[in-house]
Amino acid sequence: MLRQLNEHSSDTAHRGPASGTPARPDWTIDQGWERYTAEEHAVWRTLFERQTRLLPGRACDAFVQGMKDLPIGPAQIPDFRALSEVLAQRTGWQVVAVPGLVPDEVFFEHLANRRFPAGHFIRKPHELDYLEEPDVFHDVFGHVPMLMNPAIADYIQAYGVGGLRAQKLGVLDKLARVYWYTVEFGLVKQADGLRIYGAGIASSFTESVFALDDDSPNRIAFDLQRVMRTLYRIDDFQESYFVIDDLDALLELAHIDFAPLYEAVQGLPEHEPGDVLASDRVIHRGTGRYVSEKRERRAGV
Ligand code: HBI
Ligand code: FE
Repeated sequence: MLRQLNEHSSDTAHRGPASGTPARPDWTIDQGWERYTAEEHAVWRTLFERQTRLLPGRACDAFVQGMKDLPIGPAQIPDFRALSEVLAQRTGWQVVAVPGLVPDEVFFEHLANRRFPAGHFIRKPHELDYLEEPDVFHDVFGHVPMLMNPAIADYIQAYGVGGLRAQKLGVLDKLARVYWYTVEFGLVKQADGLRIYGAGIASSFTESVFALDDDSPNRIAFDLQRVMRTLYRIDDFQESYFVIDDLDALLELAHIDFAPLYEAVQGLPEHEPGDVLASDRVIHRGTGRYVSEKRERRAGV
């Protein structure tokens, strides 16, 4: 009886990333919007409010505009059905719910069909800055506003198509770096200065300051082959951010055939996350202070 009760009650809240086999082959689940608890909506509000204060003058115009045009606000975790309705009209995208990270080919298949898989669960109140798998705040606050922009809408779809191809060619690591340094951690030049368009930055309280204002990281003009060869950090701030001239650069990327580029970089050495190359167009040469201080602390100096 107690067991039954427990199972029932854990089903009414949204558990974190589930393990095991998915109910549907495409890994989608119902968002279960009606089942979000007041506590879960409150976590959303906390995250939403502190991030919204930070983003004026930091997020790019397209992000701000997308956010304004979408049914996203502080009061509640957004309902994916309402988001999809607006998105579908603007760029033909939808938001579908998944329990967390899904296998690469499942992820690509969704993107190739203009479905954005978003985690349905939200982080716990004691882990506001900690994220093991993409939750609803990262996916919806970070990614969905940019999907209102036609250039990034086409680019992310092209990434899905290209991902399926790259898997077959055995070069997925190279394509994943391009995604990482654009869709997740990209910066864009605007007339009024550098701005954030990457969702990993836009949804992070600490990194949205670090990426733009800190003197530690490098800020380097985006170059496709260069980025294909650049390793990245998944567990800490980036040591280098790559800057595109405008969002239409992504539209160009969406139409490039990557196959010859994979061949061109095949066998060439990889670059460390913090490397600055002689061939780089450097916008800001990072001091590397953040990483070196961290290393010293770890060594107990
Ligand atoms: N699944 N839900 C989700 N979100 C992602 O961003 C994601 C994923 N599965 C695989 C994946 N990303 C990446 O490893 C690929 O882009 C390579
Ligand atoms: Fe993401």
